[in-house]
Amino acid sequence: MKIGIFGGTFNPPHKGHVQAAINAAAAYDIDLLMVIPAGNPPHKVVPDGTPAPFMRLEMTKNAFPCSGRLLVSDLEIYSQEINYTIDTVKSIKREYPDAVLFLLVGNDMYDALDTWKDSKSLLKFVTPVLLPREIINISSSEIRKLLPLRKGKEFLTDSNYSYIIKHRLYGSKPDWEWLREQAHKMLAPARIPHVNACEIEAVRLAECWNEDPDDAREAAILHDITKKLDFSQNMCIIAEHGANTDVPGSDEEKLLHSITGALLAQSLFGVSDKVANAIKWHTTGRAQMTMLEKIIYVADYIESTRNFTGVDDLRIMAYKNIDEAMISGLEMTVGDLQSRGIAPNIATLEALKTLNMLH
Ligand code: DGI
Ligand code: FE
Ligand code: FE
Repeated sequence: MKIGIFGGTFNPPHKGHVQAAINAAAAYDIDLLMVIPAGNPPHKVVPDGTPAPFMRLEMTKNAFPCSGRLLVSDLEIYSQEINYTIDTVKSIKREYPDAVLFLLVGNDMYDALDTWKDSKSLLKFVTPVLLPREIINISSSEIRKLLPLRKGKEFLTDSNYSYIIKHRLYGSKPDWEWLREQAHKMLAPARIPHVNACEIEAVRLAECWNEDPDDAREAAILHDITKKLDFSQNMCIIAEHGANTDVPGSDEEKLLHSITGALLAQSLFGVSDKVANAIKWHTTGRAQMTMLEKIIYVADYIESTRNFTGVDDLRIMAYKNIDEAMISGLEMTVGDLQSRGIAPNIATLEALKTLNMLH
């Protein structure tokens, strides 16, 4: 049996790693490829902000296609001491005494093999195999630089890109097209034009009111992601997140989607508390609203697909005095609710009260 050994920090693992490993395995007729993320490698300084070992292990498992011929191993990842290849190779040899071992090494490491610990005995145990450079056309360190710029998605498997964004690893920020796509999958088709228009409006308002347009865009894209769920699905999300939030009663079902939208925006897409709060309060408003919260509330109200008496005046007001626009929106909502015999939520009334005190 031929075993290929492919070690690395996999920080993060990317499509280049996978392609290189698969090509080498094919070229050398490898029966079992062992992919071994390093815990504490001797050659490399693990950079600041490197995700926890269990996260790199999980990403490595996500990156490589699962099969009987490929094994992602935790032999090294949890080790506190420096992982020397010789020790790893010896333990593989103990487990598979009859196997022929191939060590897959990148260009940068290959020339320095004779400086590795116990290199002479290492080379008795394994045949080194050079991973061709042109196949690995991207490096993990380049990807780490791209992720904060909302780039680099194409070098990662879908599940790892989601994982990286969900935990905001490497200072990553979501690619906008990707985030819209994720949101759209969760929306009823009829709601997509509203959300797109809301995004445009929120960014314009942010630019007008000196708020961060990226935060506004993110909150707007995600603000209604749970809108199509029913009461029990929403309650499930609240329970799953162990959220100790005041849950509106079943007579206030419409208010649930802002709570659960905020919860999922954080747990699925890693948004900040600031953005989560803008989603959480987008339906009712609340006392002492932040500028971003006002922007999302107002954008939701006046975006270009909305069509009710007075919307044009409200649109003008939103860019002149956002507090006045908030008050009008809230008053219209209260009037509308009362005409339908529904008592406004306490947060709606408190929002109105604190805004009125400013004037
Ligand atoms: O999700 P959207 O339709 O884009 O807009 P939204 O999140 O503002 O939701 C609007 C719905 O929420 C509308 O049916 C009125 C309802 N609503 C808004 N404020 C209150 C409220 N319902 C109750 N019970 N109490 C409120 O204070
Ligand atoms: Fe909503
Ligand atoms: Fe909305």
